[in-house]
Parts: sequence; C-alpha cells; structure tokens
Amino acid sequence: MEKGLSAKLRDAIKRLLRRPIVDEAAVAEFVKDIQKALIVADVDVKLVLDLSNRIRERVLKKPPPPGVSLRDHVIYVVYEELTNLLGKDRYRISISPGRGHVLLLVGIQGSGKTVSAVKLARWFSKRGLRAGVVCADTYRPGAYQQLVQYAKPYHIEVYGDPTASDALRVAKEGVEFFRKRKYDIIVVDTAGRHKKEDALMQEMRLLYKKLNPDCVGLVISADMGQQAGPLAAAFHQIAPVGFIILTKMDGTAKGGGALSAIAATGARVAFLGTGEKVDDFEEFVPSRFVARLLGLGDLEGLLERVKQAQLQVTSREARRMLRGKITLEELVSRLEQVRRMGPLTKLLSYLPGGMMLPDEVFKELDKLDEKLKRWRAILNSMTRAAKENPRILNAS
Ligand SMILES: Nc1nc2c(ncn2[C@@H]2O[C@H](COP(=O)(O)OP(=O)(O)OP(=O)(O)O)[C@@H](O)[C@H]2O)c(=O)[nH]1
Ligand SMILES: [Mg+2]
Repeated sequence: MEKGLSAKLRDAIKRLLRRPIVDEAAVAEFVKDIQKALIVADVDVKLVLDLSNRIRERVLKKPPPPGVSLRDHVIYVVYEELTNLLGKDRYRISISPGRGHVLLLVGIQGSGKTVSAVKLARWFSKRGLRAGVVCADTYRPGAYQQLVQYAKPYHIEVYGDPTASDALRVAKEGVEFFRKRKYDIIVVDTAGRHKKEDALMQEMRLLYKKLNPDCVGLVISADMGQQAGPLAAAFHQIAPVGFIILTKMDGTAKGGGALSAIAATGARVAFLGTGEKVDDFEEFVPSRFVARLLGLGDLEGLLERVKQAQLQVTSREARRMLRGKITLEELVSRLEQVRRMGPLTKLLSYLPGGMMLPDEVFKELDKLDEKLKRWRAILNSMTRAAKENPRILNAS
C-alpha cells in the first residue's frame, strides 16, 4: 500500500540517518526529500509547503526534549506532522448490538461500494456482530447477483429484489428483514451516482431522509487523489457523511493526496480498501498508517505496552532509591518490569529510528535479555539477607 510514497519517505529517513552530523543543512535536505515524496503522491502543494514550514520551525527553533537526539527528534516531528496531515484522529463507529444499525453506502460509479458493503459486513462479523447487506441499487444490471457472489463464500446474508425499480422500497424492506432477525449491522449498498446527476442525487437525498440511516458511509476511490476532497464535500451537502471508505489504496500512488484532501475537509476516513478480495480491508488509524509509511513500527502499540507494564514505584522504593539504597532484588525487578513490555530489541523497534540502529545494538540488547534471566536465577538462589546486603557474600 502506498508503496511509492512509503519507499520515498523511508529513503529520505535513511539518508538523514546516514549523515555524520544532523545540522540545519541536513534538515533542509530532508524536508526537501519529504516534499518531493508528498507531491508525487498528489498531496496539495499548499498543504506540503505548510507542513514543511512547520517541520523546519519545530525542529530548528526548539531543541529536542532531554535525552532525545536531534535525528530522532526530526523523525518524530515528521511522524506527528504527517499524522496531522493525513487525518489525526481515528474514527470509530459506535454500535449498540441487536439494534439493526443501518449504514448507508453512497458514492460515484465504480468507486467500490458493492464490494466494500460486503467487506464492511465481513469486518463486523469477524468481530462477533451479525451483519447483513441490502441491495438498494436498482440501476446496475446484475447488482444483486454481484453482491451475492461476493457475500456467499463468507456466509453473509444479502437482501434484494432484482426486479425492483424503487430503491427506497427495497432498502426499507431490507432493513425490516434484518431487524426482524435481530441483526446488529445492516449495510445498504446503493447505485453509483455523480454529483452532476440531479435525479440520482435527489434519490440519494430521499433515501437519506426516508430510510433515516444511523450513518452514511461515502466510498471514494484513492485514485481520485486530491479530487477526493471536493467530492467528499459535495456528497456531504446532500447527506451528512459520517465516515469514508477509501478504496483501491493498493493500486495507486495517489492515496496520500486523497487522504490529505479528505482530512482537510474535516471528514473522516474510517476504512481502507487494499485489494479486490473481501478481506482486503482495514481500519484506518492515521498514527499507525504513518508509522508504517515511515517504517517506524507501531508507536501506539508502544504506548499501550508501557501502560500495561505499569511501571509503578512505591513511595518506600522511591525513598530508598533517592538514598541510593536500592537492593539487588529491587534493581532486578525494575529491569524485569521494563522487560515485561516485550523483548528489549522489539521495544527498540517501536521507537522512531529504532529499526535503523546498527546491528551491534540489537546484539547487545539480546545479550542483556539473557543476562537478566541469569541474574534472576542467581537472585532466586540467594538468601534474603544476601539479597539485602550482597557484601556478606564476599565475607563467606
Ligand atoms: N484493487 C482494488 N480493487 C477494488 C477495491 N475496491 C473495489 N475494487 C474493484 O473496483 C471495481 C468496482 O467495484 P464495485 O464494488 O463494483 O464498485 P461500485 O461502486 O459498486 O460500482 P457501481 O455499482 O457500478 O457504481 C471492481 O472491479 C472491484 O473489484 C480495492 O480496494 N482494491
Ligand atoms: Mg455497485
């Protein structure tokens, strides 16, 4: 996904990391590399210029936080700024199980609505919810058969009437059908329409008003690039768009342009289509997406792990540490708490620039993991008195 953009951004980072010193000129060069990568990915030039100004400003005007190298600081700033550019927050659909939550999918012809309707139903059913799909496309010949073909292998139920010409009627019947059966999610697939096709846009307005869906999902193909922004805005005027599914992220270098243009309108991309198969579908989490683009591992995952490891220090321990009276037992258990977050080498790969460190660092850390295990074994075999005061070991 976004292979072109990702490769270019990673190359820029590698070039920065290879430099013996990171100074103003190196930062300028790095920012230029990033600009080129984003412009090729069809991100709006003004957005790119704003972003590069902010990166330069943040990196050169303020020193990095204590303990962070300028190199890592630059990469972290780029990570944050790109995350803001591509969407900032994630979107989560809130669902009350058993209520028959209606998601109305709309979009232009060929954007990927029909396959995305099934992808979405499959995504929810993998999470333990019952999801069905209604075919409310009464224009496209074979629309119902197409839905069934996608849905059948995954045992997803489809409601439709291939002979119907009234989209609203079929949509209503479909919702009723699934609600009676206590489904959690009802995805409604509709006909493709263009913002200039008045009659079809009116039909969409009617569907929105009379069907009263819980949420409208707009399906946009990533190859629209920057055009995705105005398109999202045009649909939003007719039916308030709750979330966007950006499809065909696998087949275009313009995904960055589409994501940034949508983010600039304030709309939210919730899912990405990443291939033709029903399982080629993922939630869009901007921070995770950008971390992956930059090859930084999963920063959110790291924060989560830190929380899980619950690095808590009791007040007694804190006092002893301050007095320099920390016992071997306490020292090893502190190290073990850090260790609980995962192997030390894995932890390092979560940090900006972590994967780019020389191999020797990883080898040393592996050894540290080993040492920690050995220390624990030795400690367990020691008496309490020896642990509290290791000097008595020498005396014996
Ligand atoms: N590679 C790739 N192809 C996709 C993706 N999503 C949809 N497609 C393809 O795009 C084409 C159109 O998909 P449909 O789901 O029929 O699109 P639609 O919006 O329902 O089309 P209409 O009903 O005619 O408006 C199909 O060939 C899909 O396989 C995706 O994420 N990646
Ligand atoms: Mg369709």
